[in-house]
Amino acid sequence: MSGGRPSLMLVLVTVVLVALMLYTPVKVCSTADSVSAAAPTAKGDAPVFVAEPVDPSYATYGVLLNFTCIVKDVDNDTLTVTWAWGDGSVNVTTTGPAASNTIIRNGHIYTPPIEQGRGEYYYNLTMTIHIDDGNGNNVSCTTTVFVLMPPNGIPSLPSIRVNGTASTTIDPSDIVYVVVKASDPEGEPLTWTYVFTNDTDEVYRMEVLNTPATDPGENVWVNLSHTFGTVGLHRIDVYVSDALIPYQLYPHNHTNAIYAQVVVNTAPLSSAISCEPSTPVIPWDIGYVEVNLRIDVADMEGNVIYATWDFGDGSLGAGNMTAGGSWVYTLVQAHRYVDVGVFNVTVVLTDGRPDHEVEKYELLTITSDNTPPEYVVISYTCHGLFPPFDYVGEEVRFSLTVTDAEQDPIEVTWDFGDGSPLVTENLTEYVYGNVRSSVNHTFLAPGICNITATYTDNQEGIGTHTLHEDIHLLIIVDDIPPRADAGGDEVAFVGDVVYFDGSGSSDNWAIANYTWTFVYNGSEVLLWDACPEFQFWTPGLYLVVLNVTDMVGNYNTSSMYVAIYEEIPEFGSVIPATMAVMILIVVMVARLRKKRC
Ligand SMILES: [Ca+2]
Ligand SMILES: [Ca+2]
Ligand SMILES: [Ca+2]
Ligand SMILES: [Ca+2]
Repeated sequence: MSGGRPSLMLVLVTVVLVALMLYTPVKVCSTADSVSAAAPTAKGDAPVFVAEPVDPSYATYGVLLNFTCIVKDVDNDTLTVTWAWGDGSVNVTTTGPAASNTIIRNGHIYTPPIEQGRGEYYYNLTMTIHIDDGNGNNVSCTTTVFVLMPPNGIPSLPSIRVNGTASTTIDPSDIVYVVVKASDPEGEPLTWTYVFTNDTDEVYRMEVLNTPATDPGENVWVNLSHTFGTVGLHRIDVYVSDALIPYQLYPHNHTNAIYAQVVVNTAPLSSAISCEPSTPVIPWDIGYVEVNLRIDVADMEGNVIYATWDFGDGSLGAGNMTAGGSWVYTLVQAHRYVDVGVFNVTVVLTDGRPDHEVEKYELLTITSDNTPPEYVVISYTCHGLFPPFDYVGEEVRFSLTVTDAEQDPIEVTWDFGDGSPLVTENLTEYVYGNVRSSVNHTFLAPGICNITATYTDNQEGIGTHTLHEDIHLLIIVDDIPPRADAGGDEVAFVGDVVYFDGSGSSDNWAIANYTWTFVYNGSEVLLWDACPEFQFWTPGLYLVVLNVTDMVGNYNTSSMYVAIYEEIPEFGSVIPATMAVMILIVVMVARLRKKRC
């Protein structure tokens, strides 16, 4: 049968035998141990393994491993060699006539499935070489193959944060997020195990999370919400493994830990507000002053502190904040004040937790270098100087002149001291650097009146900006009547205009009215003015009465005569010549006297 082609049945039997050998749990490896399964129809001698492959053989994953052995078949059959590599693949070769020792070689590249998170371990399988002489004689040999699996990268050390920051000071009631980051060189699925241990070393929570495969080396984040519940130093261990149970062992199960100091959270601490400069002054030519407001703040738990400022001057507030951490921060606000006054600067600090608002305030006094108005002169109308006085009912004119370096608007308020309403004037128009307030006032009762003129530029700055000037004025009642003087008698002819002259009248204060009265042609004639005139057409002797009244109604009278004559008669027939000359002189003098008014 040597050199003959094996029948289909023989091949099938051979495959079945090989398959049976592959399932054999015990290594069979020597000639003595070889399975010699000569079929009942076998003829001749069975082949034998003169030398078997090295057992066990060591392969490296993905690297060709050659097997060599020596076989022989005494009746010189050609042998069919079936290489069952042990990983499910099969390879069949043949020899030539094998009456003498025949070397057979073959190789195989082992790539068994890689287990997650495992590397550099030996994967073992059983390789079987089956020889068949085609005459129903066959024998097989098995060899254990240890395949060195490729290395598997270990996951990175997990990086743990609480709430995404390095801050680990936490209130027992806080809901925090334990954020862990890790990666695996192969991007294998990862198993994350959180272990929470409290201050008494009691493990009170354990959670296992799984994440799917990623790209090699890609960072994976896992968040777990947590409430610590009790104060004290808590420990959080996080294990990250790229392996499966039972292989979640170091180094394929990396662990890291973080401690959380769990304390009852407190409100921020702070200093008082300080101001720079401490006594701000607004230069009047600039119109504002910039003030730096500072406060030192700290939070015992390292919380970020938020500050909300109110500058007290009605402007929009401002805010700033710290960067967090248990440091003392100085929060600064630069604010521009444009008005003088006392301002309540407040700042509300909070770490953002309920009921943790802390308010601080500082009263800031802003002044300016504005100078007060300066008095120039005050004047008023009066009678006499020692003492000055005015009469009841008399209108008195008061004037106050002031100056101001900044030419601020000046407000002047007059108080006449007699209970009358105050009179206020606002002065803005400077003339040669001065402004003047002028007012009239009539006093209605006698007495000593204290008149006060208060003036201010309504600014705050250097010195006192509200000043006053006082006048003490004697107000008396006019009880002195005027003295009436109707002038001398007058002589005129019919048709002449007679000019009356009351200019000689006088009064201690002022004459308010002149009234001239006489009867003319049976009727009373009234004339007013100091020097009225009247044309007489009726001859006669007239008694003219002058009534002079002063400002308060005191009066006095004076009288005079007016003699009106017909035309001058012929000299010598009626009046002696010397009398005619005298009358002419009287008339001429009377006409000249009219010019006095
Ligand atoms: Ca890995
Ligand atoms: Ca706090
Ligand atoms: Ca001023
Ligand atoms: Ca008088």
